[in-house]
Amino acid sequence: MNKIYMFEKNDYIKQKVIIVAAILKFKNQEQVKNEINELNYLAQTLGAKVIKIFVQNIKNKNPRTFIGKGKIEEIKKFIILKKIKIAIFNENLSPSQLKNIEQLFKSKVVDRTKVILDIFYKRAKTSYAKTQIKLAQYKYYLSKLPKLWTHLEKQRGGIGFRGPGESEIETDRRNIRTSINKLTNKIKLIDKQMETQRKHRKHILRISLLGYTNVGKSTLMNVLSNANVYVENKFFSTVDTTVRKIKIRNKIFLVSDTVGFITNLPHQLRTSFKSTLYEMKESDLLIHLIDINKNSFIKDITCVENILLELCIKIGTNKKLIKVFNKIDKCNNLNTKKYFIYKKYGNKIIFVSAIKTHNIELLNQKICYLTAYSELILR
Ligand SMILES: Nc1nc2c(ncn2[C@@H]2O[C@H](COP(=O)(O)OP(=O)(O)OP(=O)(O)O)[C@@H](O)[C@H]2O)c(=O)[nH]1
Ligand SMILES: [Mg+2]
Repeated sequence: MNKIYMFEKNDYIKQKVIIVAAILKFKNQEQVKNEINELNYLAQTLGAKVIKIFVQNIKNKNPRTFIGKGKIEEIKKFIILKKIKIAIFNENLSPSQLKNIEQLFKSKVVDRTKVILDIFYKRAKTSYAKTQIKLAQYKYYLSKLPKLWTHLEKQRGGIGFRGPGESEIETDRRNIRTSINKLTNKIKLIDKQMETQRKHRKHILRISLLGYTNVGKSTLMNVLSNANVYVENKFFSTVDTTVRKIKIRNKIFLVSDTVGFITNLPHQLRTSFKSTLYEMKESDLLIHLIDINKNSFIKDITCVENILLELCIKIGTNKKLIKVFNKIDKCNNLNTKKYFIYKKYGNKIIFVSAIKTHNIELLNQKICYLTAYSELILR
């Protein structure tokens, strides 16, 4: 297995890319629009320059090229004309679709899953996150294995190269499986060590900041702790959990800044994503942060709530949750939105601006109030 195809760190930087999306009949326009915006951000997060976005309405996926023949031709001409290096597909492509489209476009083709995996890989800081993401990458490559050989063909290429035999693909498959097993064992070991660390921290009140990516979790963490957590206007600035000790009104808390949530998270990443969220299980208070200015904020809330359900995290007497609507400094129709939000989500909510520190005192007050019961138990 050739390593360079496993982890490509700088492939996107300053590269001209296009985005290709299909509106399948069961999807609505709005949903695809949100996905495209998200993919656009994701590509920029990786340092790419998005030159154009192609969208096609399709009834059925084309088994060879996902989108239709005519559209493929149109995009191909554009790629040649503008010297596009990478085409990013919003949908996840099968290995043969990836291979076929790459051959037609004569440019690199990646799908949404690959882009997300690349971002996670680029941003992972701790050994734990790196191992988790490597594991997800290997699983991804295993699912795309036959396609990998198009790269290898190009590299070994030239006259006389007849392509891989079944046995060579099988060897690669075996090597990847061995790596997957090694990484899984390594993760089990780190999990045990982390569990011990968590046990040692049990006597302190715990808060987890959670929410969709880019909503301002790390910014709020900074405000709450004056710590210097990595803050950036890019998706997935944080792919690990950072824990800080803070003091509010003489009470000590451990606050965790967790990885950002995203809809359609690649299944290869789900396990690693969830394990970085383990901190939440032992939290006394969950602060669910929401970007009030995002059109899709209701969907983002549902996405977070679904993951909480998957993690079997139940909100109750011992574990409280507060919804914090952030970025009110940028909100034009705040009163209308507030009215709608109160009606929909009841009153366990608060409106803040982490950047302008609006209502942070009120949030501090709520944090103390909501954790009062847990504090009694700890004593
Ligand atoms: N206008 C405005 N921008 C904010 C506010 N809070 C955060 N931001 C900006 O939103 C962007 C994302 O902030 P982060 O704190 O990195 O968001 P995050 O939720 O930690 O993101 P990930 O770790 O990538 O999931 C940054 O550009 C922040 O400056 C706010 O209250 N108002
Ligand atoms: Mg962050």
